[in-house]
Amino acid sequence: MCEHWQSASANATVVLESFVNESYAIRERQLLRKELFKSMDLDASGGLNLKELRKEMKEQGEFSSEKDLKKLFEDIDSNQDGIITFEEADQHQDANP
Ligand SMILES: [Ca+2]
Repeated sequence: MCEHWQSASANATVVLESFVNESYAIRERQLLRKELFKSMDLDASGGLNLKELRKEMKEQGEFSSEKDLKKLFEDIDSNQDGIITFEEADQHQDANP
């Protein structure tokens, strides 16, 4: 009985550890995304406009056409208000890892 308890406890520890690691990884990823978002938000308005997205794409060496850029922007800008918020960018990245 004692052995059984120990094994269950060891399993629980493994589960807990992977849960903690996963939460940590998610938090890390959120922080990195926030940093990236802030670095893209050139006028610090809290949202990205098409100009800011275009500049970031160019800096990353992604020479997409204006048409593709607009399409990408519209894909991310889920409420179509012309501004990409962090939440919109975050959701888009979750949907397109
Ligand atoms: Ca928006």
